[in-house]
Amino acid sequence: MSGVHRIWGAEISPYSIKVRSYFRYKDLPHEWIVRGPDNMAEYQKFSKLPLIPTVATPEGEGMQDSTPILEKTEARFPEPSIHPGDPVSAFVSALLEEFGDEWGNKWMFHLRWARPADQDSAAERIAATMAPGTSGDPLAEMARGIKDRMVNRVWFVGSNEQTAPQIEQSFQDGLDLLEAHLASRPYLFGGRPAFADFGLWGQVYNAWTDPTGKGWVEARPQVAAWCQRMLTPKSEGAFEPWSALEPTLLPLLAGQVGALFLPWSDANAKALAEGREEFSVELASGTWTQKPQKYHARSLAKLRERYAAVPDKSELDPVLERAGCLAWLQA
Ligand SMILES: N[C@@H](CCC(=O)N[C@@H](CS)C(=O)NCC(=O)O)C(=O)O
Repeated sequence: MSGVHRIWGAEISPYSIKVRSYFRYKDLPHEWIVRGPDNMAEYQKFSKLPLIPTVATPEGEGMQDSTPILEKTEARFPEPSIHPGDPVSAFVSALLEEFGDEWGNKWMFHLRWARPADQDSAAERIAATMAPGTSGDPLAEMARGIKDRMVNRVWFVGSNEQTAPQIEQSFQDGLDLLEAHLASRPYLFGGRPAFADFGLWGQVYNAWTDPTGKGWVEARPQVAAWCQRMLTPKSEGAFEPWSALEPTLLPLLAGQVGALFLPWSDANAKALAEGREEFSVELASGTWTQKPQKYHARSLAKLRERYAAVPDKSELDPVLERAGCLAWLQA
C-alpha cells in the first residue's frame, strides 16, 4: 500500500499503543496489525528483534523501538510538532518520555503481574492475540502457561518483595501528581500532546486496562480523562510556557524522576559496566536491589547525550537542579 505505514503491535503492549497514538495524532495513514500467527512472516521481515511494535514505512524500511520510531518519524513529518518550542519544556518532555518508558513500565508491569485478578486478565488477553479464534479449555490452558511464565519474569523490571511496595507507592504518588497537573490542561505541556505524553500514557493507559490499575487510575478523574483523550489525541491549543507548567510539573520531576528514576538508572548503568549480577541502591523510597537491566543503560546514555547537546543550558540547568536531576545528567 503506497503512503501507508504498517504498525505491528497489540493493545496490551504499552509501547505499541504509544506508537499508534502518535501516528493518529500526526494524521499519518497507517495500518494497525495485531501481531499474530497469520501475519508473523511479514512481521519478521521488518523485525530484527522479536518485539512489538515494529513499523514498516511505505518505502519498506523496518523500524523498532518506540522512542527512535517517534524520533525518526518526527524528523520526516515535523508538523504538528510534538516538541515544545521553549528549550526547558523540550528537554523536560524528552526526560519524561524516557521516564515513562523505563520507570512507568515498572509501575505497569509490576501491577499487571502482582495479583491473581490482573494476572488472569492479562494472560487471557495475551493468549487471545496469540491464538485468535481459540476459546474454552485450549485458551484457558494457554493463558495459564503465559501467566506462569510472566509471573516468574517480574524480577526482570526489578519487582521483588523488597521493591514491590516502593513501585506501588511510586505509582500512586505519580498518579496524584499527574492528577494535580492535568486539572488545568488537557495534555502534559498544555493544549497539545508532547513527546512526554506518548511515553507516559502508553504505560498508564495499559495499567488502566487491568483490574487493579483501572481502580487506581479511575480514582483520579483527570488522569482517567487524559487516558481516554490520548487514544486519539488532537490539538486543542498551544504548548504553555514553562513558567505556567512548573508549579505542578516540577513536583513530578523532583519526586519521581530526580528522587527515584535517575539514581536508579545511574546505579543500574554502573552495575552493568562493572559486570555485576545484582546491585543495590539507596533511593528516596528505600533500599532497592535487583539484577541490572541492559536496555536502560543505553537509554540513560542517550538521555545524557541529549542533555549535552542542549546549546544554551542557562534556563534549563536551574530547573533540573531544583528537581534533583542535574547531577545525574551531567555524570
Ligand atoms: N524499548 C522497546 C520495548 C518493546 C517491548 O518491550 N515490547 C514488548 C511488548 S510491550 C515485547 O515485544 N515483548 C515480547 C513479545 O511480546 O513478544 C520499545 O520502546 O519499543
